[in-house]
Amino acid sequence: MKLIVVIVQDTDANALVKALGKERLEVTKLASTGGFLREGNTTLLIGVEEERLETVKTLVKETCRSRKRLVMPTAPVAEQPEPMLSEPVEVPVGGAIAFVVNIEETFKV
Ligand code: 2BA
Repeated sequence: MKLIVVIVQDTDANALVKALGKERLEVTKLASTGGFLREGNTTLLIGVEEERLETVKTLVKETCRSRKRLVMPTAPVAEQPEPMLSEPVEVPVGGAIAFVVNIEETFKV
């Protein structure tokens, strides 16, 4: 069995949860925060038998897409040559990042 931890943008989370549900895949949805942008995103925990791993990967690829965010550089003012002229920079976010972990044992009570 595998545990797939998927971090997605909030915008894509509901579509992915719905698609997983249609395939009768079980999922837990957690509210999370990206360490770089410090904005909300969604972490999904999906436990599956190994033969269903490809289905999950396909659904993630179908429902999550990359977007660009404009952020202000955060270098301390003293380190900026022209602090008043600093421009926002474009940062790509997502579609999704997934970590696939082997599960040694699972039980429900
Ligand atoms: P954030 O940490 O808020 O990162 C948002 C986006 O900012 C990242 O998109 C990446 O394009 C950029 N970014 C992150 N750290 C950076 C840095 N030190 N310098 C320049 N740009 C940086 P994604 O890579 O698609 O990541 C989206 C979200 O997925 C991340 O939100 C984070 O919550 C999670 N994530 C990504 N890689 C991870 C990892 N290796 N471990 C744990 N969580 C991860």
